[in-house]
Parts: sequence; C-alpha cells; structure tokens
Amino acid sequence: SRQGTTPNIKEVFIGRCWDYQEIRYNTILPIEQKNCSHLWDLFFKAFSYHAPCDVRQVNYDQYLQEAKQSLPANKALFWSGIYNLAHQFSDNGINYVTLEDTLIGYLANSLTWCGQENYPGMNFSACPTWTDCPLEASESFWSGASTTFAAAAIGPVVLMVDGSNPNKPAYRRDSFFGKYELPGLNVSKVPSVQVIVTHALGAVKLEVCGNGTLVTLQNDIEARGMTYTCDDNPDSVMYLLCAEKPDCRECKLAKALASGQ
Ligand code: NAD
Ligand code: CXR
Repeated sequence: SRQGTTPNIKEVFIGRCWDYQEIRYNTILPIEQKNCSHLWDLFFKAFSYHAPCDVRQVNYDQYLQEAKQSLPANKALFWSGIYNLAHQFSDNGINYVTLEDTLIGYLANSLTWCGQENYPGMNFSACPTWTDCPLEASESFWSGASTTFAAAAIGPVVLMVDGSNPNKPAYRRDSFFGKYELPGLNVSKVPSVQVIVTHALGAVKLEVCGNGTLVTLQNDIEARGMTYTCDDNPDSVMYLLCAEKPDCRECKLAKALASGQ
C-alpha cells in the first residue's frame, strides 16, 4: 500500500473546482457552470464507505455524467508514457487540451483517494497501489475519465508517445490510451490521429515512426477508420526539449544550422 487519501481532499477538490470555473480556464475553454459541492458529493459517493478495492467503473458514472463538458474542436491531445513533455507541449489548454485540462481530470489529477467501511468513509493513512487491487478497481476512475474525454473529442487529435523508454513500448494496447481512449474516439467526429513520437535528448531512438509498436498503432488507428500520421521529434517538440537542455549535441547542431555555420 501507499500514502493514504490526500489530506483535506474535500477542500482541495471543491477549491480546485471553483478555481477551474472562475479563473484558470476562463479564457481558454468553454466553461459550463457546475455546482462544485454537488460534484464532490457524487465523487465521494462513488468510493466512500466501501472497502478500498470494492469500487467499479460504474460507481463513477453519475459523477462523470455530471462533470463532463464539451471540448473545443481540433484541440484534444492524448499522451501515453510521457506526462511532462505532453503537458509542456499542450500548455494548459493554450495549444492543446489534455484530460488534465478538463474539469474531470483537473479535479482528480495527482490526488490519492480510497474508501474504508467506517467513518469518515475514506482512509487517510494508507491506500492500495494499482497492483494491490483487481484490475477493475485500480482502473475504475481513470478508465471512466479517459472514456469520457475520448468521447468528447472533435476534429483531428494528437497523441504523444515516448520512443526512448527501454521499459515501456511507445504504444501498448493495454495502456489507458490503448484500452479506453483509442476505442472511445467517435470515428464520425475524429478523422485522424496525428502521432508524435518523442525521443529524449541524448537517448537511443528505440522506436521511430514506421517501426516497432508504431506499426501496430497505425494498424489499430486505420482499422477504426481514421487516418494515421506520424512525426519523430518535430521542431515544435525539439525546441521544448532544447529549452530545457540547450547544451545537448542535438540542440547545438540546430543552432549551427540556423546561423549558417
Ligand atoms: P501511462 O502509461 O503514461 O499511464 C498514465 C498514468 O496512469 C500514470 O501516470 C499513472 O498515474 C496511472 N497508472 C499507471 N498504471 C495504472 C493502473 N494500473 N491503474 C490506474 N492508473 C494507472 O499512459 P496511459 O496508460 O496511456 O494513460 C495516459 C492516457 O490516459 C492519457 O491520454 C490520459 O488522458 C489518460 N490518463 C490520465 C491519468 C492521470 O493520472 N492524469 C491516469 C490514467 C489515464
Ligand atoms: O501513480 P503515480 O504515477 O505516482 O501518479 C499519481 C498521480 C496520478 O493520478 C496522476 O494524476 O499523479 C498524477 N501524475 C502526475 N501529476 C505526473 N507528473 C509527472 C502522474 N504522473 C506524473 N508524472 C510522470 O509520470 C512522472 O514522471 C511519473 C510518471 C507516472 O508515475 P506513476 O505511474 O508512479 O514517474
């Protein structure tokens, strides 16, 4: 087991909800006014006063139904295995909108929570890890969140994956993206998936567009009737990587070329 439910989770959740609606995404996303304490009640009801692993995806259905929102067209970004770079790239909804920029993802991101049968209905000292509970319980919330997000996407979508992780293939059919997001896209609204394969600076390019699991990904996307495109470290990503590590060899080369040397 790991750390327990985030202290003051109710206040954090409700405070985030007000912040989301009144300030954070005000000029970026279409804001649909929600009742924050009602959302907390529905969220809390899904897992509280249950044993920690006794929670199914349907427990969150009512909450997700109430919290879901419409997305701006042509802006949805999915990610798998590459959290930080994907969020730098999407820039809090300015360039793209991730699940974590939607109310559902924003309220829950980085929180820990789990139930217990006695008062106060949640356990503040220890919660199970993903591997401690049966699959359905460990995926109960984020699977529903991913499904809801994918269903709301309109227009071409972007998927960022990591082509340099020796421990995780770039595309996995058993990831949240593979299990809930790709199958959850509404093909009549989403014509194409633009894949961005990233490669950490100085790292081996284990998988690039056109090989390894990206072939499987192309097949899975095309089998669903969508167009597949793929780019390895496009400039837009390269500049972000180089902003963090300007002394890397790959970044110096870009500079030399730009100055015509
Ligand atoms: P991934 O392998 O990078 O996993 C993403 C996150 O899922 C991890 O950071 C971890 O917090 C969590 N996770 C890992 N194993 C888990 C398990 N067995 N059960 C529950 N959670 C687990 O990439 P992925 O699996 O493709 O998921 C990323 C996609 O799914 C994104 O597009 C995002 O929209 C969504 N998602 C987001 C979160 C989140 O915490 N913000 C969690 C799950 C899924
Ligand atoms: O189980 P955790 O992720 O530790 O994640 C806990 C929560 C998640 O629910 C998610 O919402 O924290 C959020 N989160 C991040 N905010 C985050 N920032 C960077 C999850 N992962 C994040 N990362 C990167 O993804 C880190 O490099 C981290 C990896 C996922 O780790 P893990 O599966 O342990 O190592």
